[in-house]
Amino acid sequence: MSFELMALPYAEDALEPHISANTMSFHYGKHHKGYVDKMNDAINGTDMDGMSLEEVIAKAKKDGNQGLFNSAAQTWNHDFFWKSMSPGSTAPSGDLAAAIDKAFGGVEEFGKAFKTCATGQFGSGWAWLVADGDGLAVMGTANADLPLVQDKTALLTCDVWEHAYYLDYQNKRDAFVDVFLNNLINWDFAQENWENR
Ligand code: MN3
Repeated sequence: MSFELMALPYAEDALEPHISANTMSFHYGKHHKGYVDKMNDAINGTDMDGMSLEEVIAKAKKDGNQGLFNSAAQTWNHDFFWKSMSPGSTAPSGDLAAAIDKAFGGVEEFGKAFKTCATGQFGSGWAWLVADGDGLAVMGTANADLPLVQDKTALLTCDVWEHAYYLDYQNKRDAFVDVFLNNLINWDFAQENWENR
């Protein structure tokens, strides 16, 4: 049994003009698909066949199987990234908005902390809003690494690998992060993750 590439929650051109259909077609159709294919090649016919994605990630981590960890974690990270965005981005509400006020002093201050994290991540990686105990935190991870293996619950993520923004923003990661923060965040998804933590 193989993992399937997750269906995008919206059309490839749905996030235009912020993320082009061209970027989506490479990022989703080539990069994300490539991770899924590589993971399937590594687990088919092994005792990991039939495990959940989270179980594969945990086992690869425990076994020190860096190649499999990378492709499985990148599969999870991209699934989560697509869901972290929406063509109908709104504002945080309810108890997540209250938690953001408490942790950061407001959504604008959260944005500043998230942007500092995302632009400060050296090389490839991810910026996250996570539930950490009863509160919220912003954290960065390098390469394929993810909060799941650090006992933190992810609420939102932004992919800061160059392939996420290079076609649309060239080297201007800060411009891409601004667009993510101001135009793309799916706060309903974050709220759901906050409630289910
Ligand atoms: Mn990516």
